[in-house]
Amino acid sequence: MPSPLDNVRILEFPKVSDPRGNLSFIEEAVHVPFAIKRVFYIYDVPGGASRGGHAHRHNRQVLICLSGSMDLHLTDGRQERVITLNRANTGVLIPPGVWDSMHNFSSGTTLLVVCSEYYDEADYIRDYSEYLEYMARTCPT
Ligand code: T46
Repeated sequence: MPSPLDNVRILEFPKVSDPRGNLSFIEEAVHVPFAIKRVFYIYDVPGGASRGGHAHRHNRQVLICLSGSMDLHLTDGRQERVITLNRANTGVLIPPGVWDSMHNFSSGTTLLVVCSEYYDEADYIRDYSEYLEYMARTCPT
């Protein structure tokens, strides 16, 4: 059975450059493959802090590092993928069922996250053992 990790995508957003700087934009169902219900952002991350450490049951999301840099660790419980995010016109599409965590935030990093669902704590799997059981049930080898 295909893993949700296979459906992780790097997305490139339009970039309009002129002598005043750059402008990028994201239109729902055009530049991200879903209707946008929620946007949140992470900033002022203290040195050495990590975030994430969970998977979603339904929510799809795109992570965009607007400034600074961070390492995104993704796993399906079997294989791991690490993606460094450091460009404001590049995003990573994370499908449901992928366990993600974020590390090595540089000072001044701002991470924008565009989501397909409203916030719902019941959509999260935050316990790694529970995640492995969930994957064994929903995505057996
Ligand atoms: C993810 C990574 C990239 C809300 O009330 N509304 C929201 O929309 C969000 C995202 C969070 N919250 C509350 C829930 C917690 O009490 O904010 C608190 C911190 O959330 P959390 O510990 O989940 O934050 P991160 O940075 O570990 O994870 C977040 C997202 O929750 C998650 O979907 O993939 O960023």
